[in-house]
Amino acid sequence: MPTFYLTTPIYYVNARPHLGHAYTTIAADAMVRYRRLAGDDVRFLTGTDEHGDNIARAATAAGVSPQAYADEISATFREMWKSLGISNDDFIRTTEARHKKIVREVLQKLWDAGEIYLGTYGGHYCFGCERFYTEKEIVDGKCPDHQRPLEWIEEQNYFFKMSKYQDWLIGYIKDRPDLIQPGRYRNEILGFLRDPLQDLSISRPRTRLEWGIPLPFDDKYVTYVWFDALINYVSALGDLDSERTRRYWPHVRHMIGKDIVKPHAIYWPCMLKAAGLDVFRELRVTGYWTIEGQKMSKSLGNVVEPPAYTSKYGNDAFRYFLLREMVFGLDADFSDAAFRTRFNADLANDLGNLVSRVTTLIVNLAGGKVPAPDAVARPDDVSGLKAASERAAAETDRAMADFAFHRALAAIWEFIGAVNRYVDTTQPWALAKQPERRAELDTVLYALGESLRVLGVLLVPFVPEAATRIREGLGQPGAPRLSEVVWGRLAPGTPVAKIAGLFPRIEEKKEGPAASATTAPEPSHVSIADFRKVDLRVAEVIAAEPVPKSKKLLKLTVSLGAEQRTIVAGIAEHYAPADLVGKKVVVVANLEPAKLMGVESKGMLLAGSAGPVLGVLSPDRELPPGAKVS
Ligand code: ME8
Repeated sequence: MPTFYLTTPIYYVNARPHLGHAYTTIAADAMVRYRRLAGDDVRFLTGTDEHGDNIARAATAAGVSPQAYADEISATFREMWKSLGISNDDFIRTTEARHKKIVREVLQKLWDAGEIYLGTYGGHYCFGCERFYTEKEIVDGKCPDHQRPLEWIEEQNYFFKMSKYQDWLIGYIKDRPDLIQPGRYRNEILGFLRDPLQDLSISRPRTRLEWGIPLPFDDKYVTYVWFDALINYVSALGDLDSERTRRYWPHVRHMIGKDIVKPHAIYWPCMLKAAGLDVFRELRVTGYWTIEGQKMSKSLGNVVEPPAYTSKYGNDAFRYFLLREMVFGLDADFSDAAFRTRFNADLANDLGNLVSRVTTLIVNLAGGKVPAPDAVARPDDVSGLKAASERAAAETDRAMADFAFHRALAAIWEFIGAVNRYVDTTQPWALAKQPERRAELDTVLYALGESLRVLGVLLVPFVPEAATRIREGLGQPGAPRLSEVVWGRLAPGTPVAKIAGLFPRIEEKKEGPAASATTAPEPSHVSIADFRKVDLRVAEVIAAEPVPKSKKLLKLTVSLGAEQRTIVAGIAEHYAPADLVGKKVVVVANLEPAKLMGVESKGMLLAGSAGPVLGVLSPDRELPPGAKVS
């Protein structure tokens, strides 16, 4: 039996669980559900990362102890995963005794082996990232992540001799093309390893930071948060020589977001090598979600928390959207409109309707029992469905080996499409009106029931609740198995119940911002002639900078083809200047010039907004600056 041990990042307890955390955890959950379905010996770990400056500071700000703070947010994560139906076998917290014990054991082992020494370090430190930045990584004197100035810190610290593993690590990665996937992250790491690798500072003086695991060989220091956190993957299994560690550790795979590739692909293998532990089997890196084209951030107020969707549309719908919409490894965009479109098209129409149609047909036309197929009636179209189901199963298997959830779902939906077309072409309700065609009808209904049974297994990793309802409606007890995806296993005579309302269609919003337009006074009409007086043009942003002393305004230099001009736009809270440069936008070109905070603006930039979200209008095809908009 193959063994499969999968981990998610352990999330910091300084923010509540959001879409990004949920995606990684859901994708990992879909993967382990698939491996369990295939019969593997599976272990699935998630948890929370609770030490370090950030958490200590957040706790102080909240007026509670770091432990109380961590307890509360960690519980929020645990409950969120429970409510989303995540099937983790364990949940590790870095403040647990079982974790601290292993961290201290690993540190002691490395210390005894001479892998750690005391040295002095001076560097540019970002308190947000809790790490030092190299000169090369610093952008305009600031942390590229937090856009905050870095602070120069000099202190005595313990160092792990990471530099000595550089050549080994390069060789290890080069020998294993699949170790870090997708390949571009592997290339990025190999690129980084072309420069000399520094030793890793693995301690923080307690004078600066109390909230960490004390070093076993010098309790004036606590362990650096990454050194502490990475060890969770092994500490959760128990003692280093425990039965469980021996069983699962050699098979460990990590799923992480693209923000934390470096600690996982560089520090972690070196730490493992030095500690005499196997290096992970693979590192699977996911892309990042943006929200309606923008970075998800507290300051923009656009952070999506799962209950906003799951409470209305169910866990399966949210899961399906995330897994289907993101090409694993690349970035993707989340929007309410895209969610609704996929929900209605794929879940309500394609899957929900099919399940309701087929079960209703079997209940109404065959007395609620799966009829026996007739060996000679309609052999061609039945073998067509059989082949379609086999294609879906085979492609799902290939896709899941690549962590390509979107491809697996596309393959399953091809099959759903084939079954829907089969209902349309065979018209069982018409066959039922012709008693002499009973054998044909039975054969068609059997094929439809069998198709649903197959779906009730193939869908388990992706929409587990719907899959359970399908199997229950088709009288399929017991744990589903991929080995049952063999055409013809459905026993004639199996009772079938109608399954309705699996994914009720989302009707167009009647409440919310759209409705306010109907209750607000109707704007008076504008004649076409009047509208034509407004000169709308495509413009290209050449330069963008903040307007001094203004929180909201950006000064844009735009090109209208023949001329350049300055436009002041109130979008500074929504766009970083660098994000706008090179962007095509739409402007009102003949607006009376106006002075805003001392800067003359010649024209107006068009943008749409809904609540806290604001988006600048952009043509969706290549149009030259100056092109007329009408
Ligand atoms: O980095 N899109 O924890 P963290 C997709 N504690 N995924 C996202 C995302 C987004 N917009 N935002 C966050 C840490 N994520 C460390 C990890 S592991 C030993 C220690 C996901 O709470 C993604 O998986 O900042 C990312 O890697 C993770 O959340 C970071 O979570």
